[in-house]
Amino acid sequence: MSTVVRPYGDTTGDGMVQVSFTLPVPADKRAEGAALQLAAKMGLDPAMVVHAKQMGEGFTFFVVYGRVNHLVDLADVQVVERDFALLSAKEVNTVVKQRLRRKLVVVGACIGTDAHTVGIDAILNVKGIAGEKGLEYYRELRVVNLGAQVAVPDLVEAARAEKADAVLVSQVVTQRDAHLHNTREMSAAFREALPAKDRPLLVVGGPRFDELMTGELGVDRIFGRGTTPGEVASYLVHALITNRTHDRRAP
Ligand code: B12
Repeated sequence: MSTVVRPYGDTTGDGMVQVSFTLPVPADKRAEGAALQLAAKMGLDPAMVVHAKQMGEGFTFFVVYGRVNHLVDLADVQVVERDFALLSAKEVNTVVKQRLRRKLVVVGACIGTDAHTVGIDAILNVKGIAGEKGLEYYRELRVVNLGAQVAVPDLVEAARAEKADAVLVSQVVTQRDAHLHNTREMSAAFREALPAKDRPLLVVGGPRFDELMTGELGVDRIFGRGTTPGEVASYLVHALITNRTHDRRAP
């Protein structure tokens, strides 16, 4: 079977896509013409404006529908596949209790100026997300949630004081690549402060990370949008206990 596909709109392989964007121009005919010019430059041909709405003074939001001629080769797609088994909360607790023989300590925070705590809370707080309970629910995990806008030196200090096995950092704001800068700063600070054998597992998450960037950002794992607490707990058990590739103190 061919690995080459094209977008589907009205009929299979017709190449139809829908894009949305905002232009800094008042909502009028000229704005729609500008949107079509942009669409043409993006390779949409033909293209039509199917929605245009004023967004405050001097801005217009558009939805444009049109055809692209590009092909997607599925053989060239690169993604991070899940390489660990998904465990139930009970299984996680059992492995930690039997093999680590102490609580697994997780320190979480939103670093930099980022105040978007809903994501990290969804992973850590008992209430969880998507029908799954957060890590606080796991009897054999000890969770320290430092909250929002934590400075990197404070995070390192807290991780050291709590003897963290894993540090979970959330970054939601991506303006001027803040999430990348903050993550690099964080991983560099841990490398500087602690020898490899004492360094916690470093995990970052947020909706706009590229999961392939672990090496570049100096972290062990990146989780993207739609992550659930069960995936994170399973990964922690995999990385820190069952498939321990990490230099952390021995179980
Ligand atoms: C709620 C919200 C707020 C709330 C935050 C309240 C709070 N306590 O968190 C308030 C009103 C305070 C706020 C403020 C701002 N916000 Co705001 N906000 C949002 C909004 C609407 C939803 C975010 C959210 O809660 N998502 C739900 C959670 C569950 O999803 P999530 O974060 O993706 O988390 C999941 C995964 O990513 C992952 N994950 C996330 N973190 C981690 C960490 C780990 C370790 C792991 C494993 C997984 C993981 O797991 C989670 C569960 O599945 C988004 C728009 C949107 N629809 O996404 C804008 C948005 C994030 N905000 C934005 C902006 C610009 C701001 C402000 C700068 C606005 C302003 N000018 O003041 C300020 C910044 C404040 C600050 N200092 O950070 C922009 C960011 C744009 C960008 N490119 O960076 C967005 C995208 C809106 C937009 N389109 O413009 N915001």
